[in-house]
Amino acid sequence: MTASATDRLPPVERVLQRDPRALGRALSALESRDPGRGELLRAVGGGRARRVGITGPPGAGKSTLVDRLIGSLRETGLEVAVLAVDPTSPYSGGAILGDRVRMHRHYTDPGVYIRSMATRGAMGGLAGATRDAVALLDGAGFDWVLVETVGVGQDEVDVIGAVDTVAVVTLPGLGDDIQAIKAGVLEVADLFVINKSDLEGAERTRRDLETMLDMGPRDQRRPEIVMTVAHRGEGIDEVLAALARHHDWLRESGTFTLRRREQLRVRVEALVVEEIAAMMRRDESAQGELDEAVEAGEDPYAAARRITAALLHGRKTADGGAASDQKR
Ligand SMILES: Nc1nc2c(ncn2[C@@H]2O[C@H](COP(=O)(O)OP(=O)(O)OP(=O)(O)O)[C@@H](O)[C@H]2O)c(=O)[nH]1
Ligand SMILES: [Mg+2]
Repeated sequence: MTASATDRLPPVERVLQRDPRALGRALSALESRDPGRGELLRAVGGGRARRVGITGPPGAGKSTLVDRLIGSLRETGLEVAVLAVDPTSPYSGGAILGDRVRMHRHYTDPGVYIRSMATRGAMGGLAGATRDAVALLDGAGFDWVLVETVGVGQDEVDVIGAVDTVAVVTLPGLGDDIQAIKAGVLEVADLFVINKSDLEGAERTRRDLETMLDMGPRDQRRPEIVMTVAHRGEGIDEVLAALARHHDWLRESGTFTLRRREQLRVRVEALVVEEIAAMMRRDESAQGELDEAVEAGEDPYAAARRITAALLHGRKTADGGAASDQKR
């Protein structure tokens, strides 16, 4: 590891002590795709955290719910990490995102760690950084890792792929928007939370959701529906109980292992793509070919295919050629 990488990365012991400054530095290194991040993650190792995603439309009350969940979990002495991920915002950790996180009363609790993450246009994207961040916080020893993410689109579905259980928070009066939820999130929802059940139309929303679930795939576990009034702390125990039932089902059905395997597959695939992109940026002749292709106004698909082939072939003969020749 180079000296500069060591400077940016925190000591592993401090990450394992869940020291907030060390966690902050580690997560920044993951976000900026620091070359030493793989080593850090390996050194931190695996954990046994419950990985839960909380997603849903803007303003549904996700942060308020997370705040209450933290409160209940802390009462039983459990340590909680929260990643507030915003695929719609290019800013990270700033005031804009801070406004979306309503967990201020927990900021001074050493058993709670809260961190915002946003797009930043990083290579590998937000989903990759989130997967790594969840792994790090899990390995650091938190009992629960909660990922709050806004929206119901593909970015959020990718982000939420970093967790084992997904709770979709909705609210009364969305009307036709139920259709939008159906399209994006039906496949990933393990639990529906109808928050703001103090508002008119909560029962109707529940019936609509039930109807939607009736039409859903039959081979999976039917998601439970829980009604909450998060800002008054109503229904929080029910949410925790439903999460516990889902966790038990994951374990007993073998789905837990399958999901973790799928997560690993997605993670490795994404890292291969990141690796090739990094190779491309480092490789002078690939950069030269890129310049030439641009200069010549070459067809982008043809140029990309040629440069990729040269890049991968060039690497094979540089360090793996002799070994693979011997095998033949
Ligand atoms: N009436 C009512 N208001 C609620 C309830 N839960 C939360 N709120 C309010 O709804 C607003 C939005 O809550 P948030 O928790 O910030 O919602 P969010 O889903 O995290 O919002 P974004 O992160 O911006 O997408 C706040 O003003 C909350 O006080 C509820 O059960 N009933
Ligand atoms: Mg929020």
